[in-house]
Amino acid sequence: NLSRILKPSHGAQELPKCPKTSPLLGGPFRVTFPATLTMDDIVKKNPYVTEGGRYRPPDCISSHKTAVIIPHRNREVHLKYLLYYMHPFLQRQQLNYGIYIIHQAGNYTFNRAKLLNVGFKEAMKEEDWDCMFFHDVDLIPEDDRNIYTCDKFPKHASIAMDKFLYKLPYKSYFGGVSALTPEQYMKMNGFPNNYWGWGGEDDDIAVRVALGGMLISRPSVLHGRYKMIKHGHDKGNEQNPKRFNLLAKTRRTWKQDGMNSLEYNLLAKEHLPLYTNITVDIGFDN
Ligand code: BGN
Repeated sequence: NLSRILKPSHGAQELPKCPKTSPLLGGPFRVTFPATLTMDDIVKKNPYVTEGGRYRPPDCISSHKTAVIIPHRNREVHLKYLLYYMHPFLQRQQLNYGIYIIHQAGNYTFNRAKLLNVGFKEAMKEEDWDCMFFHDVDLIPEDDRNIYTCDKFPKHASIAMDKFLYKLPYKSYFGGVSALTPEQYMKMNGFPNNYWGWGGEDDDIAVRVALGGMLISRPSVLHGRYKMIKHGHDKGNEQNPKRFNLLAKTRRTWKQDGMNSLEYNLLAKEHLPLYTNITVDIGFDN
């Protein structure tokens, strides 16, 4: 039957819109760390994930495009577990998504916030994402009703971490996992580039949210639950002794330091099966 053969195949444009609430959500799930898990196992469990760690629901059109940005160095085991949970989690939420790992090259002191700036910039070059999830590599969400989309205000998602007994360690805490639209992000000139080492950069980001004239949005405390993968001290991420001084100056520096002053050398960008791997030279403190 020739007419049937010549008929155009069912393209994406004929799919229905995804429902407002995904029917695939299962609520809370138990997070464990299977010792024998390999990256290959994760690839096999996620047949619809395409190169670079991209996904779109096969049976409906999602109205959300979320990029997950993960700063990283020498935490391959954490990354494996995060990917193991993150891919099915985002798929159950019926999102279009991409996962980006931003790898700091070299051994100079780690700079989480600058890596997040790089991730934002590089991810936006590839795709018109409408929401960026800035995500620590060692935090695994425990409830898929913690939806990875953006809100009216910058969202702090990791509000109930096991490490802090499932409550905020302090009221303005903004660390771990947060989500901003590109507009919200640009309103606060992105994140600071000058926090080298552990601590304070997340508090700086919270101050920037306020300076940008915004409030903080949060998921329900029942949903914003995370398990932190236990780990020892990272070499090259010592507590930053300058963090108190830097934080005291944010109000005066945020317009000069941030997205508009971001400089780095992109060393590599690889589209791997489960994520886009961005290796970057971000320089050093001076
Ligand atoms: C805070 C750190 C945060 C960290 C949380 C939770 C500072 C700045 C002090 C002025 N802030 O104390 O960066 O995420 O603890 O561990 O160190």
